[in-house]
Amino acid sequence: MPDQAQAIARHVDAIVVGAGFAGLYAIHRLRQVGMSVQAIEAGDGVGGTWYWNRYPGARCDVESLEYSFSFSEDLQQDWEWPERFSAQPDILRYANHVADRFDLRRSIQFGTRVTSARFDEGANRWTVETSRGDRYTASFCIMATGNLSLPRVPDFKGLDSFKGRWFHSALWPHEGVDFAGRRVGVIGTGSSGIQMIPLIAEQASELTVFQRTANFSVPAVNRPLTPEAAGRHKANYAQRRAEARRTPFGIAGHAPPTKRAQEDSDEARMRTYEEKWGTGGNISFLYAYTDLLISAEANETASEFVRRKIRATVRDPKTAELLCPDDHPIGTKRLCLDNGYYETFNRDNVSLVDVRSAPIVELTPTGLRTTEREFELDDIVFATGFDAMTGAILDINITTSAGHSLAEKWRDGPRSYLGLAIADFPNLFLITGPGSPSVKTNMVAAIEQHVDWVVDCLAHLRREGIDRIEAVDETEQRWVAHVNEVGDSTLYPRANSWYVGANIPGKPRVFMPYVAGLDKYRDICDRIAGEGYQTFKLGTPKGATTEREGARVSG
Ligand code: FAD
Ligand code: N01
Repeated sequence: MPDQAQAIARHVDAIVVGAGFAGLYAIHRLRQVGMSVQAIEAGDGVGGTWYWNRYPGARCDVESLEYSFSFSEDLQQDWEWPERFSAQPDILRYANHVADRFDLRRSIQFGTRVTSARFDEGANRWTVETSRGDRYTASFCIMATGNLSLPRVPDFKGLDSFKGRWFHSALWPHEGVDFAGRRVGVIGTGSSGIQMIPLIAEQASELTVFQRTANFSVPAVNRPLTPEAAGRHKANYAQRRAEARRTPFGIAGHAPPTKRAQEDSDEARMRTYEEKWGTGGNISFLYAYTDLLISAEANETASEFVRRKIRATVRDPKTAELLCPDDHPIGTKRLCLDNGYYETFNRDNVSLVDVRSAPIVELTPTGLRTTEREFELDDIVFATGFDAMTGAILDINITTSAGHSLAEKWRDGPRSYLGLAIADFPNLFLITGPGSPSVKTNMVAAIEQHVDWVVDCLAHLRREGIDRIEAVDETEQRWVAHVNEVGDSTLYPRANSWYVGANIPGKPRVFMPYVAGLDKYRDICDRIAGEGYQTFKLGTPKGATTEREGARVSG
């Protein structure tokens, strides 16, 4: 590694950390307004989530025609999605296509992790250091580090002693894994576990699923996307995107519910849920009634409908009961979409082990041991999730010359203004940060909204000759209170989910997403921009430049 003190810093207008969908779009937009940009990506390729999560069955849970960029009409008309919910290799192919089509790669340094970022109050610039010993300085720093990008392997005793192979869903080998003839254990039954279990079951000689918490899942009803269906969608693509922008989840094509659950008779409600179950998709299901995520009583009708489906599908009554979630209202964790998950437990080579009543004690050289018994395993798959929403940001040592440290500031949980900016950390922006709708929406829609807002803001500052922008402490406090108030008016905080950091021992319990809806959030952001960003502390204008004149390096 080069001597860090001697490494020569290269200056750009903006550093972007991450080259997932957020980083890619940020590079494109920053260039459009004439700013020089350098992106730094830990992986060896673009795509973020879709670069790392290569486990069998990985696919999106928002329909591909919606879970894709809307910023280029040509791109959305040209690109052909093979399936209603496309699989990881196709989404990764798309990310690569976007990078090539818009010539983004030349601005990305791959295989490099940002380790620290420090703001110099005197010079109004960030210095960013990397795992390779590079140093960059930048006027602005944009964290496109992802909400689900720091994988978490539980701290099991004995992991090093295990003689078989082990994998994490988000660190999957690029060459794939052959499970044929192997005794496989999968730990975790979140979205990743639920997607991979049916496929691993088809290969493994024996599959043991270690479940701590049963999760709700509804059928994806995935299918090939015919040219006719895609053509109908594309004929009105611009209108559909405009419609999506006016919805809470950033997804068009689902009529908003008009009734509360109790306004229907039991029979009518069952018919509604049955129809939604047959249509497939989580948005469709949660859009059955207006109050499913607000009223516990209403929610219970939907929760119980799914439990009945599980009992009707899984032949062994004990296994079925174990698979029935009973500790959280449906939809308060991200509702999983599956392709034959519950049916998989009818296979002779699949068994379900409850590790809530008998927790895993340790990994052994030949498998693992719970408080009740030992399991012999050739392979262990951790589908155990992520240090979500704050993990990747806090993994970078973010400080300022005024003595502020983000790790210190967020010790009791994340605080931000709009999920976009942080008081005491000028010229730093988060894309889909905690306090924004982010993970409660179609993330590509949320990413586009955030990146557009940030780049429009930077272009405005440049026009005004302003080189500094900072969130104000009191405004930030009011925003955090508002995010909590909205969260508390729903059932979401009741679940022990990664939305509240419950999956990480010792992580402060804070409900992180803003759940008023992407549409309402967009209005708030637009109003702030329209009023000249007055809710922020802005630097003193130093004489205006045009966007083009302002560009220094075409990065
Ligand atoms: P990411 O895609 O996570 O990219 C962040 C990038 O930053 C990563 O490549 C990472 O390597 C890099 N990075 C992080 N820290 C550093 C550092 N210090 N230095 C250098 N590089 C760094 N959302 C939906 O809306 N619909 C879906 O169907 C959906 N499916 C999903 C399926 C899976 C398996 C997972 C895990 C998530 C899914 N999500 C889904 C959420 C998904 O994360 C987002 O949709 C979206 O891809 C996030 O893009 P991003 O660019 O913000 O973050
Ligand atoms: O992770 P998770 P994920 N012992 O945190 C269990 C997106 N995504 O990778 O609930 C035993 O949801 C843990 O148990 P518990 C999506 O937003 C989308 O599956 O903590 N078990 C849980 O069962 C999703 O929400 C898709 O009790 C342990 C599981 O591991 C997010 O990513 C696909 C354990 C982790 O579930 C994260 O999903 C994949 C321990 N020590 C991901 N520690 C789509 O379908 C953890 N667990 C689009």
